[in-house]
Amino acid sequence: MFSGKTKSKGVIYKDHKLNATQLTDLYTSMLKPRMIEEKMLILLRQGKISKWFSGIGQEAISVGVTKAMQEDEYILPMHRNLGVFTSRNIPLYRLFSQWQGKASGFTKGRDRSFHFGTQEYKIVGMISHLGPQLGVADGIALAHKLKNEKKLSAVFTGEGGTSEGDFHEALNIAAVWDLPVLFCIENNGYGLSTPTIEQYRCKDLADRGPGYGIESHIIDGNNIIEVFEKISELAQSIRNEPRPILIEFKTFRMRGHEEASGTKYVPEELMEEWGDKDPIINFENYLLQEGILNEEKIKGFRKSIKKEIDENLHKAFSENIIESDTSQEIADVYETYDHQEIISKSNKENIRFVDAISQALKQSLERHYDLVFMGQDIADYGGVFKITEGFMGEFGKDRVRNTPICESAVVGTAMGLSIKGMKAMVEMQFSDFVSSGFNPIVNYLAKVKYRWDQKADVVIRMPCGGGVGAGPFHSQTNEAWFTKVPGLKVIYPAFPYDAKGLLNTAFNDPNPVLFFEHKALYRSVRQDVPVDYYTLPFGKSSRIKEGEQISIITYGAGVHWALDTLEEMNFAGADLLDLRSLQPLDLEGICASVNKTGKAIILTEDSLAGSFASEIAALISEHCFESLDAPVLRVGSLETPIPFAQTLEREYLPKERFKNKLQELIEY
Ligand SMILES: Cc1ncc(C[n+]2csc(CCOP(=O)(O)OP(=O)(O)O)c2C)c(N)n1
Repeated sequence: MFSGKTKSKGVIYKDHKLNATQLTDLYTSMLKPRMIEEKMLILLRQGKISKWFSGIGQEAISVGVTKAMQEDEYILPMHRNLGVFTSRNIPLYRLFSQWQGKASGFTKGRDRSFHFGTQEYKIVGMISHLGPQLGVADGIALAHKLKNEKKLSAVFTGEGGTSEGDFHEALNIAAVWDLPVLFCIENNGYGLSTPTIEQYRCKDLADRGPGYGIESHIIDGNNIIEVFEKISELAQSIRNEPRPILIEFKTFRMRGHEEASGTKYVPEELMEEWGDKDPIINFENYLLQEGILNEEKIKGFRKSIKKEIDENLHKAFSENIIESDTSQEIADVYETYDHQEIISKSNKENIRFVDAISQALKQSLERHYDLVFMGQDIADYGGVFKITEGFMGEFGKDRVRNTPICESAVVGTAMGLSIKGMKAMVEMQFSDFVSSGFNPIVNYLAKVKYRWDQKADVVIRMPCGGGVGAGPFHSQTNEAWFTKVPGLKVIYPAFPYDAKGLLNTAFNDPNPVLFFEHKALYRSVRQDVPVDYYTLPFGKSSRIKEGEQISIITYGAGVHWALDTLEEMNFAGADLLDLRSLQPLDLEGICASVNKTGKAIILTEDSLAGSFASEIAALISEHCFESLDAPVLRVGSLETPIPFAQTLEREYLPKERFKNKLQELIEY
């Protein structure tokens, strides 16, 4: 045990309980990332690597936190946390290979720098958007809590990142659910060029903790002993009593945001002041004074780290550059899913669309013990559409969870559950509100399998659609926001039978699924549906009417409008295709129909520009051109927001226009 209040060039090391082995380990663990960075800066100048985000001067935080965590506890680092990766003992050639976009890295050359995760080392790397990391940590922590594992997750953010909504949402969720998360803010003075005074106005960012009902602490981020001891103590306390804790580490960014951007905007005095507080030089001096290190030992450590770096660099540089293989690229966008068709021979009962959804949800909760539901008002209240009524009583509040109004961090939480091998359903109260959770869906869930082979086993339910007099923000059908994003599956049933079978499949499929449920169909459409569990495959359309003259291709409410129109017109020549699944899409079924009829009209509730109808039209002209006897027609809503007044909404929606266009095409 060492004591004494040695003042060592800016960092003050107080009494502590660490022995020589521990202190030496902390020293070498900081020295390694520092030496790697110094080498990287040389390689950058030689044009051998492309970009570098430096963590020089901040090593004590990454190293201290990682060393205080247990090996199987997840850490979610940011772009300056090399010390997290090295302290988890990732072989250096794999890191170097990752930075060079080579195959021995963690992303098959698909993502750069620290943008990767690895289950092997229990590290979940960032996406560029910074904030989503925090919600993911909530999800991992929720899984720990539900499994009673007495573990915590630690997540990093810069002070700049704390201005993002995700930060506030994630802290709030962690607070109301008592999640075992250590939120680590590295306050390094600048977010790119923006000083803290232009980033926030509280005195310390730790002040925000009490605002969320979260315990918070300020730690000298350049003092490795303080970081390690305090975090070790807090981590143990969280393991014993699961709850979030917010830490503000005071530190400084000694180099540019990234190497090319420089530090001209930083006053020289600040550089000098913080240069004096260098976490490694200070600690080294301290250990020299305490007699734990001597020059020879330091030389020895440096020599062996240099050797390790050089050997691993050589290995990474001699690795071939990655070859592109289109089929492999495409194959890695989605998790492989071998659909098991389960057929029910049970009794049927005549139920509404809304009941079919409710049955699928209930039966999926019964089947998947690791499935958790999250949404606003879905627990005691049963959701605004009463779809989950009674679920909380049957499955418990742990699995049927009311969330605060935090769409983004809730999607992140679902991602975190998936990282821990669980399944999640997020109910958007209305599909319109998905815009507040858009970022993690399209940037995290959609891309994570392709980037580092991690599944996002999440179903997002989307009560959508107009015709209910609900105005611009409770009526949208926003499937086209998602159909263009590789990595997502998009399902949009029109009938109770399909809704139940497809929703059951959505929970079996390990990919992120956006499941659109048209609100106007909830209580207006009925069908005989098997009482028991069954599944239906994605990517198969359903032929509702068989005809020879014209193909009508549609989905959702459009199917019912088309049926009404055909009845009104008393027209029997239509081949009516209900797509049911937009991604994957039944191109074969579409082409079979159009090749037979030679005429195609696509009906969508969306306004046309950039709609999914446009995609189908393009596919038809590409694949069925030779069979076409007429131009491919699209019918959709007006190019306006969705109006509230019924007369306006009726005009906005395409049902009336569809009849005229269909007639036009029949007569063409
Ligand atoms: C949503 C989003 N907005 C802007 C950026 C661009 N950007 C990347 S890092 C950064 C500064 C981050 O500052 P901070 O969180 O304090 O971390 P630091 O870089 O100082 O470690 C900015 C503006 C981004 N990546 N994502």
